[in-house]
Amino acid sequence: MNRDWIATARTLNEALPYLQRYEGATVVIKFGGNAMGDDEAMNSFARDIVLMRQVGVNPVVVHGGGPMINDMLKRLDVHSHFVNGKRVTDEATMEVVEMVLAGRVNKRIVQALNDAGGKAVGLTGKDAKLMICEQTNADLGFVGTPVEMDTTVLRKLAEAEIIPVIAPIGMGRNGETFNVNGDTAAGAVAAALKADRLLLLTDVEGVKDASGSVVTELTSQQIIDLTAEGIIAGGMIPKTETALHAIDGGVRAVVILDGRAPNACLLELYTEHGAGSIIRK
Ligand code: X2W
Repeated sequence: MNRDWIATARTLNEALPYLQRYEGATVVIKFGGNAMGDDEAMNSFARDIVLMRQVGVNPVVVHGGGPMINDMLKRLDVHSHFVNGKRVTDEATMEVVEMVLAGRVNKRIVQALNDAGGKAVGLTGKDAKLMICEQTNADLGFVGTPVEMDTTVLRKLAEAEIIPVIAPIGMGRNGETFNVNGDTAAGAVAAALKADRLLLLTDVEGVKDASGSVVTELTSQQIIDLTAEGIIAGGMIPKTETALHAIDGGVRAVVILDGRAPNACLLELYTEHGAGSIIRK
């Protein structure tokens, strides 16, 4: 017999305890613009998520799309810049952000999940008042911080075995539209659902120590210490801040992992090896 089939059967057999552990669990997956890659990577991601749904997990996808927003802003000749990892968002920029995230990026993911045999529905934070925001800071314009979450729609979709795909756009109390950092939005959704896992898919392998090797398990306190020592820095800071907030908000564990690695989500949930860095209280 072909050895690959034997290996596949063994893999499924070895996955049994993990399949049992995560049955009925809520797993929020942040799919960043940098992790999206080409159609093949997108389709592979979609198959992982549909497989999770198939084996009884309630996956909730929250996506980014920073690079896609940049491309469209360039084409439309609208200029924007970032301050501390957040895009300064005026009215014209907000229009483009909403168009790209809720339109192009959201539907591309929904389509990939549906093509993989799942049933996915695209939402923004405006839908069913999922994510109400307040302005983060006047200097950033229409950048929002989630302040009130209503997860009714997500619970209804989970009951119907439908996979929600959420674009990080929030609604203000006075009819404003807010641009929310994708990691922040994913953390807020995970905390509101008291998720079992928040997977932050990025383009780095995980949290690294002073020698540059990935730390596979960390506590919140270790994250605080590594940040104070300047070892956690730059683009990793918004991720680890999201992780700390999510854990404070009742998420059981947060995993920062490389979304470009094949089958990253399955590797994390269903193998002893795991992937990236797992952060717990
Ligand atoms: C982000 C939203 C998209 C995002 C932006 O405008 O780029 C803010 O910066 P990634 O791909 O996850 O980086 N919003 C406020 O977070 O995308």
